[in-house]
Amino acid sequence: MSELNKIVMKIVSKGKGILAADESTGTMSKRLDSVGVKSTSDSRLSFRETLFSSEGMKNFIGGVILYDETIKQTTSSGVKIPELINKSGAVTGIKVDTGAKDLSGSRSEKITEGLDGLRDRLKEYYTLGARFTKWRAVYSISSSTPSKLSLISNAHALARYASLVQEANMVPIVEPELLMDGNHDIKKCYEVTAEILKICYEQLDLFKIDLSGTILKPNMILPGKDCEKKASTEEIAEMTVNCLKESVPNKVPGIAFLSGGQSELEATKNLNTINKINNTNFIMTFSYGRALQQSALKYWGKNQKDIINTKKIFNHRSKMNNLSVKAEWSEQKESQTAA
Ligand code: 5MM
Repeated sequence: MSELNKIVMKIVSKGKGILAADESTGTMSKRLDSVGVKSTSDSRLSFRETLFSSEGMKNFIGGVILYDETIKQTTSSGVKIPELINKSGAVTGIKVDTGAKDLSGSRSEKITEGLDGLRDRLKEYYTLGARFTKWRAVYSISSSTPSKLSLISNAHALARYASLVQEANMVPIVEPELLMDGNHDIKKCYEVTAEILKICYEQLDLFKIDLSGTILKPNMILPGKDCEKKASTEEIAEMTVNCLKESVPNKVPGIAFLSGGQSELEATKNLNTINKINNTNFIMTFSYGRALQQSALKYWGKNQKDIINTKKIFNHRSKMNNLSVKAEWSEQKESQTAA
């Protein structure tokens, strides 16, 4: 087992998943605004340290993805954030892309930036305690997208990123996200996701990436948000498992889904059904941002002093997703534990 594979397994084994807390300041400010809290570096830290110091971290969270600001912060009791995360048994991760910018040569698509100076930034993040990283490419479906230009250029950037990260002895999370926006049906999402993944793995192969030391963070196969024909959880699970089986090389040990705008319950339920029928060798877990944090944030927005109950809400969500990874979640357990 390589060192990188050991890190992967520490993150995704035992039903554990990833807490994506890597919202850039702009996104985090929108999230805080939505619950009536002014976004400052202190308020961002305060909510995040509440989550990172909760009980749920120990049993259910194998890794936390941080943003540049957070990895350099220290808690109110003087503990460095990576230390706090490591103390709970989870691995510290860091988002290293600098965001999706307009793709020159395309009218509406994005290219993820952040390769310039990345080798040096990785050294710094390693020293700060990071052992895995994340880079997110975004694609959308319309009559003319995703274009070949977007498919190839984003995959190429993901592979260059992954190569630099492995060179720095860290695990790259490869996140090609096909957005849910649009009225396309589930079949279209399947076809486009398969194509995105195929091109990503061609580029990763070109750069000789050690796939056993990577984690894939894909979207589930879902109909577009505005599609009239809704899909059942069984249909979503079956198409997701089939698509990944067909498009992802066997050497990839772990797949950690993004929630992508699904509600907390949908994301949990779909992951549970996926794991009920998972007939692959991939560990299928979660790397949720909104689907792990939404309820806790909403409560904390109104009750900032009530750390205990904010933590309880986060613990519950983490536990429900841990049950889903083990295909043991049920609506009954959801309501019993919540009560
Ligand atoms: C947590 O949000 C991450 C990105 O934030 P920015 O847009 O501010 O950079 C995002 O990459 C996230 O990690 C993934 O999309 C998964 O989050 P969701 O909420 O879709 O599970």
